Amino acid sequence: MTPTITAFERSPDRGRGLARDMRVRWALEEVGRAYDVRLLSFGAMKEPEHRALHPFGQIPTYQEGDLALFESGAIVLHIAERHSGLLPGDANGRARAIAWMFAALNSVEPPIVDRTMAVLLERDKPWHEQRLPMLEDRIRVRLGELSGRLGDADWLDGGFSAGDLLMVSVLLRLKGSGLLDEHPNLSAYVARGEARPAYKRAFDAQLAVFTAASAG
Ligand code: GTB
Repeated sequence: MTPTITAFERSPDRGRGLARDMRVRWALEEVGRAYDVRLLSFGAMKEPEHRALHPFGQIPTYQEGDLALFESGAIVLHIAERHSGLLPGDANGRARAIAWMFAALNSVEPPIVDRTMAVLLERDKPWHEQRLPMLEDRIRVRLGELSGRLGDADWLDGGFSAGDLLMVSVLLRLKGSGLLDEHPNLSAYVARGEARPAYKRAFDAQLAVFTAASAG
């Protein structure tokens, strides 16, 4: 059965791949699984029909037969567990790749989201200029640690895994901030992720939604 995911009808990022359906699309492309997309307006996301799928009224969701999932990390893990290609075959390697998935979402993404929210929503506050460097320093700490661990390896733990897929997705949110450029190995790591054919297919598919909406 072809799974159906949800995505923004008109993404605020103008299809630059920053909304969280992108990581789900990328995972599906990595494992070669076709999928359908149901597009939602901001209003429709808050309707009871969608909240039955997603308690917080957000995207992405994932439906496949009787299964309905929300939370991009849980969806990527589900895809990775049911197909080959995103988790190592040995139990310890698998557990470590899953640890990197949690690290991306729990340890690296939160300070990045805090900065994004500050830049988008708090620019006019009198304390914004003082708060921003503090938020950026928190990100710098994490990036320094991650950069040290990655070293000159291609991926975080052996071959490309769902841990890398989520870590690259999270780091991509820093594009344009200059913070990633402070660590050439992390910039190269992100570029390696973006160069994967599956990433490109996923990116093009979500960009096409925005392009079509703008033309219509
Ligand atoms: N923890 C959840 C997950 O990982 O799935 C978070 C889901 C989430 O934040 N969804 C956002 C959403 O539905 C879209 S991704 N927001 C609408 C709402 O809450 O009403 C966050 C996002 C949105 C827009 C951009 N952008 O335009 O650049 C980037 C990221």
